[in-house]
Amino acid sequence: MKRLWVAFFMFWPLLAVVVCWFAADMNWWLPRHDGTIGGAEGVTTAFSPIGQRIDDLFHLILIITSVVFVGTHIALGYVVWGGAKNVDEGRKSVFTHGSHNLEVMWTIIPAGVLLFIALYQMDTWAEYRVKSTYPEKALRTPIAEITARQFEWRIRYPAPGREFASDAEVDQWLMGPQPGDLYSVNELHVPTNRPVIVHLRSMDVQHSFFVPKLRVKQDAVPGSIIPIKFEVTKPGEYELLCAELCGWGHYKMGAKLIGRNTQGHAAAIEKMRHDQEYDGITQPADSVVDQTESTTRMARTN
Ligand SMILES: [Cu+2]
Repeated sequence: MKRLWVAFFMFWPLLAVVVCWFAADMNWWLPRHDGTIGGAEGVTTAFSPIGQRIDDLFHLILIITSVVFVGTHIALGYVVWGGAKNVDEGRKSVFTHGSHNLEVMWTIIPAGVLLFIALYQMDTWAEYRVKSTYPEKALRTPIAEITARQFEWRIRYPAPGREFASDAEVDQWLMGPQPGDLYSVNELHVPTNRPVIVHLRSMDVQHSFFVPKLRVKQDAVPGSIIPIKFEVTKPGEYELLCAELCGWGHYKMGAKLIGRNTQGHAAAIEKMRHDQEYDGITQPADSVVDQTESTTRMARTN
């Protein structure tokens, strides 16, 4: 009878392993892209190079923890099964007060594994988070400043084509709105296939900028302006979420990150400039399409 209970308790870790095994195929896992991205082949790839490296680290840790999990459960099952068998057959189990050698071993091995992971992930971490590793060109052409607030993302872009001469000039731009800046809400436009930098801040409480498919996540902390570097390798629309419970309307902070190739991005920014400068009456003279539209409008009013 005791052995039946052992089998019952051993069934659950077994189920956990089986569920994890199928999770990726069932799409219960990290959002993924099937195919080739940035030269890297794979079936569970993120939509950004740094995302791919984060996935690789994630899988490495998953393999280590899986081996430990399965190993400890087999050991546990073996010991408990043996004990249950003894009880069922009327024999006395062996009691022990522990083993010093074993304790030393299972302290040193996990410490070694943790040290290995800590060293192994350093390059990825530096590339992702350490500002001094960011490309100079990307630092001088920040894509946008993103201000999280309850409950939306307010986005400010520098004037189209603007390149900053120094870090100090970027800091100056981050101090407040400047002539020629463009604005959008809940829609972040970025060019693809090059590293981009956005500056994140919060107007009220703590929020978290999260683009699951790119594996980009950064807290927006009141009082800080935090640069985020990432690269989108495939044009398209990506879900942008707030990953920090920030108040009653937290659920409303779903937005879009739209990646386009260089020309497409320039056109989107140009359209934004046009829309923003349109005062409801005059049309900027430089757009043929708009002139046609305004002629039509005039013809209608006549
Ligand atoms: Cu939020």
